[in-house]
Amino acid sequence: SSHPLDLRLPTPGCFADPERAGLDADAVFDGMTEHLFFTLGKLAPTASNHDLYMALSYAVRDRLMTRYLASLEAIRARPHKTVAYLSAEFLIGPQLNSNLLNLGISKDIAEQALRRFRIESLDQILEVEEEPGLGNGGLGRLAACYMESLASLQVPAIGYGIRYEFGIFNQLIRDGWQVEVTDKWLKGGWPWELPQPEEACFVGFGGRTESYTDGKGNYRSRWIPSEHAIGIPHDVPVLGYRVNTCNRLRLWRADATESFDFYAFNIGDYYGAVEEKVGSETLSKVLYPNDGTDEGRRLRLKQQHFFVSCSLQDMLRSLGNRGIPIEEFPNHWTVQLNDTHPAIAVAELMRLLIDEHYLDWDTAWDITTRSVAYTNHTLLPEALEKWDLTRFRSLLPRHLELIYEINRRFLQQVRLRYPGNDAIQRKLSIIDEDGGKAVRMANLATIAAHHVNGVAALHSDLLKRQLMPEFAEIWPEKFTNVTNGVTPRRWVALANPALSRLLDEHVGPEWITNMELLTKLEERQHDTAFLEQWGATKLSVKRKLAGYIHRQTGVLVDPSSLFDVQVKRIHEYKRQHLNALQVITHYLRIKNGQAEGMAPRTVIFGGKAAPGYYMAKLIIRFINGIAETINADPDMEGRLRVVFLPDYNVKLAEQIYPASDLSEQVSTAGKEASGTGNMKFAMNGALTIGTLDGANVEIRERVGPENFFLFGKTETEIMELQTNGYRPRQIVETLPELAEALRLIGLGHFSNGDGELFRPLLDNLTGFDPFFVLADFADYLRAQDEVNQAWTNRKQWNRMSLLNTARTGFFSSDRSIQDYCQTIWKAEPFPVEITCDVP
Ligand code: B1H
Repeated sequence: SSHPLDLRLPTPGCFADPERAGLDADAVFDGMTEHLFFTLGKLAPTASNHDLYMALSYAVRDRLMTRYLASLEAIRARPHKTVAYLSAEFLIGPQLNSNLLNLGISKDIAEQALRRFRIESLDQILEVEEEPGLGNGGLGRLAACYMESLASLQVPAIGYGIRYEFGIFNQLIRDGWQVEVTDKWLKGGWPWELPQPEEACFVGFGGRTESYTDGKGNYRSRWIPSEHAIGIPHDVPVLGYRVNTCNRLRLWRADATESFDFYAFNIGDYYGAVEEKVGSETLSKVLYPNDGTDEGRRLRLKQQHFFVSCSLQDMLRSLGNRGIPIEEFPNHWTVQLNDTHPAIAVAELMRLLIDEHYLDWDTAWDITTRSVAYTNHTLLPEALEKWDLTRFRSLLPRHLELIYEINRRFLQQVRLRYPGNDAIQRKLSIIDEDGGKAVRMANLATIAAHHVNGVAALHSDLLKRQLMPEFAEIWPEKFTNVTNGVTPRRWVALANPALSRLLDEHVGPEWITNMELLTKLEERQHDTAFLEQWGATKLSVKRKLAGYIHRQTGVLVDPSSLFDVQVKRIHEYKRQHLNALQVITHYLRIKNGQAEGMAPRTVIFGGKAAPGYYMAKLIIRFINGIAETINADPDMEGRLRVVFLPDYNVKLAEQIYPASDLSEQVSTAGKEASGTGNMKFAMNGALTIGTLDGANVEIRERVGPENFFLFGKTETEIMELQTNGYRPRQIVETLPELAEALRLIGLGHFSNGDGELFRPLLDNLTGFDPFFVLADFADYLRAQDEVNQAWTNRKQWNRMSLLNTARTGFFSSDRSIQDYCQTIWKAEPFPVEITCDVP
């Protein structure tokens, strides 16, 4: 069902083919010239690269507007179900190149325009773009890939989140340690957002509730907040690939509430009023940098409620504007909770429906439960959000009342089903009564959601069987899986133009929107010439990364060596230290003259540690210590190099994935919910060395076990070890290479003779070893030996690499979004048509 629109909008150069209009080099040049002059106040001869980046971005943004407004208008005129993706993080990455690609402005056209400003390559301009680091890692990046796929699939959608003034910190490495620096991503101006102050929303906090009797004699409750904030929407257009659909990412910035504290100004409490102003402005100030651990900070709950309340009010308002009755909410909106960070939406939607729209409980609950679905992203207990009850009540007293009532009704059901079973009630209750009382956000989300999904097959299974067996027994149909995916536009087409050309030639350009077509590459798996071309393409990309590594770290690496890469947040469960120990073993073998058959390697690490996570920061120091010792040793020349690339972010990721030969996915089985970097590596032709964890399991199934280096204990075996008592020290005694590595570390061999520096790490590993690093060590070495073996037969390696690309089409986020649309959202594509007059 499509809907032609005659918007009579100023589509740049709108003529015979409106969808191609304004996309030629002359038009882009003209657009840049105007923006340079009128928007930026600069003259072309003195324009800096940043000025030209801004001018080109504005010119490109102009070319999104017709599609953007037509997409909004299409929904207004013919309402369709719209996906509302609620997420505290959207790690969208650089915007310019992605918009050029999706619009269909080729690099060549952009460079024709740039040459007229004496710029030779588009890369020079892309280089100066600041990326908004509005996320920690996989969860935030997933939200961004999903927004891109939704638009590319022409599904009406809006992303709701927070416009953090400071995103994830920038990472410096000083003396081998991580140093955090504030991320001032807005400082040079960010051209991709459209502030909409007239659509601001008010949000309350604190205060008290009171009961009253309404006109009809009903007892009601109402909330009298003690503070308010205003949310100002900042909209980022999200264009789909070569379609007219251009959805909206609506990020809320918190502002002070002039109208509410105006009174304070008048009665003379000027400083009191100023304090509230400062207080409410800090709300959207900074992203919490704790990927995977819940710190339970009050300001974070405040941030969550702030963006969720604004977003729900915005959805209700849009129904109102279109004259759609509120009971229709579930037919017009499907609300997806990206983890529990937006789970307060359950209580807030109930409050808005009952207190502000005067619906009765059952109607409100029916609307809520038909609209909301919840994605779980982790089983780690330290990541499950719990809010201290007293703190929760002081910030959101009315929400707590509503949660109590939701809980009371739910527990009544539980009692009927499990009479006399107190333990089950305690476990399923939204309120944790063991120890300090707390609100369990995962229980709230699960009770209200019509679907609860995990993010990979194994994870969804563990979610059902381990984390929530009773919920799954009560509501078996509620639980489902949607395996994560990543957008091939950013992660193949933009990041790896060399590979993309090859795919265009041998598969045809349709792969970019239909990744399953890549299986056609299998026809070439025995074609020697093609395999050589495949290898040469990889080598050319590795050369570029080698240049970057040299510029950033001063280390010279050999592009023909095996690029062995682990990039992701630093966390014990991800086991960067397991990889580091493997590097030490490799080093020792070379030192001891046992390096025969070992491939020359460049081991590359990257990733940020949460600022308060001591062990993760020590792991970074450890890797840098190893790198320093190895890179300075003449015996390692031509054999082994180790680098830690600072400040891993989306932009750097785009350089790294295409240049990798080996993808390290070595988490303890059962701990990594899915992983998405693993998919980006495999699509770009890297082979994986990995455990049976998260989406690794599905990657291995698809690429074939013979094209994947598997090692390590299974989730079940890990559980058994845990229950039967695990003694890491005993393992050290049976593995001389491991013992020698640990001994050297203890002697300060990788810390300039300081034997104490890594003591906490050694004690952790030989004492408890909570993530079973030593338990998997021997098998990991065995798998690494297989990697060395495979690398010696380069034709065979290239064949395996090709099969990884050929068989990982399933991990396109287009497939994930289609799954969500069919099984959870019941949402459909709604193509947007644009017509315009011949001028
Ligand atoms: C994932 C998080 C996460 N799971 C808390 N959980 C956060 C939890 O700021 N916080 O409080 C931030 C992030 N992130 C990741 O989600 C999983 O670890 C990955 O395995 C998964 O691929 C990714 C996307 O589903």
